Amino acid sequence: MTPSVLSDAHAPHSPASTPPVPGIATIRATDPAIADLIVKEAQRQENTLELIASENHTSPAVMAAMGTCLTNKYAEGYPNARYYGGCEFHDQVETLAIERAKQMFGCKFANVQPHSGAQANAAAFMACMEPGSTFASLVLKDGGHLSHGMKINFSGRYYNPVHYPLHYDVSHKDFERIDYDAVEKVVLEHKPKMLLCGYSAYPRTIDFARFRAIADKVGALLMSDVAHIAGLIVGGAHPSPFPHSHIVTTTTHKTLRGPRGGLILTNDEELAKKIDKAVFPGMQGGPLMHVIAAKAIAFGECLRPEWKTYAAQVVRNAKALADALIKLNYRITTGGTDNHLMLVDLRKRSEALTGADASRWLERSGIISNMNGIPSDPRPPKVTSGIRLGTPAITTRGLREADMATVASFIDRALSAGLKGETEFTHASAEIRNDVRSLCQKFPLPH
Ligand code: DSN
Repeated sequence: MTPSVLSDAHAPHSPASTPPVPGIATIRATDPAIADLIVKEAQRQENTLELIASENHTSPAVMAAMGTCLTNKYAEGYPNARYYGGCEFHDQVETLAIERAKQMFGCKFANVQPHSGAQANAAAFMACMEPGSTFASLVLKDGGHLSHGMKINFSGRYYNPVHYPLHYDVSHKDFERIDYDAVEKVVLEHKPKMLLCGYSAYPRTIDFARFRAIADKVGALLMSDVAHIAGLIVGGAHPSPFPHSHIVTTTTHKTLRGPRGGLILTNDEELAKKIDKAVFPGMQGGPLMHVIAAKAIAFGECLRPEWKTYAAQVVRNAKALADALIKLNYRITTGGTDNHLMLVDLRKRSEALTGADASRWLERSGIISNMNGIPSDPRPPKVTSGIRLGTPAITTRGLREADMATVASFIDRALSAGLKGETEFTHASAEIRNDVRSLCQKFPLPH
């Protein structure tokens, strides 16, 4: 049986590929309902183009490690300093992960236990600030992250965020890029304990040295949340946050292509001790040792010479996709990209086009993205005038620059059809989905 990948009533011309799912027979024997859903999700991933900038496809080894007996163990504490017996092999796993993390970023200390990027950030805050302390960051709607001071997040409830701006003046040469002079002004005025850089929806290179120089003017700690660009940094496709940053946080599942999780790095021994205490027992209990093993495997993959090729290709693909969309009359914020992502301002294509409609129409056409506000977006976050697109996942499956014009044409066909109304769209999206599947079949996921 081949369950359908997408629920659209209009059947595609070509059948979905059914990828192998290791361990599925074992799961099915215990729980056929969950087994069916896992197979459907495997098919969805195999037969659609993943353009969400924060997602990727891990290697089979990374995935396999998460399904091992390491999940059975409590290992509260750190290597050779645990609160539970039986941690001999867990100590070795975590030590390997730590050593590889340090090697990847060329730094002295790493904590591999955060369960997520948001928890890594929470631990970094706990290590460096008292509740109520002021920190400076970019606001979420301009490309920041919810854990960088959103009012309903811990970071905005228990600390005092002040935000620095982008250049909002369309005539400025750095329109929609960070306004470093304004960062300095905000920092001098508010004297924050920490200055944060690193973003979720910012397509340009970050000047870490400039941020550090600004932080130093008031004795602030510079924290760089490189979750989005970590894999590019490791592959030499984006400048490193070291030696400029006091503290670096990241997720491990985006451009690093590892399991879902977080990571904290520093060169400062005193800070490293505070970070360890903040992660455990400050924020978390038992580490997810099966995930830490998967992190170690992913870090090992990032340390291979071919990682540089991957990182460079992610950026080349993003530039090619942005160029192709510009040719099709879409506006890309800042005029393009230096990294793995771009923000598409849909209003140039049609004033009526919203991010919510666009991402829905794309999904029905087999292209997965997310709606995203653009700087100064007049529309609310659940509507938006933009979509965010990224190339890490499609680069993992082997697409190259020459394929980006094809991807852009799929996007344009879907959005153009959507603007014409449901009848036209239903017909067009079935054809696009079929074309997307054919492309995906040429570039199977790593199995
Ligand atoms: N949710 C992530 C993203 O999509 O960028 C950030 O944590």
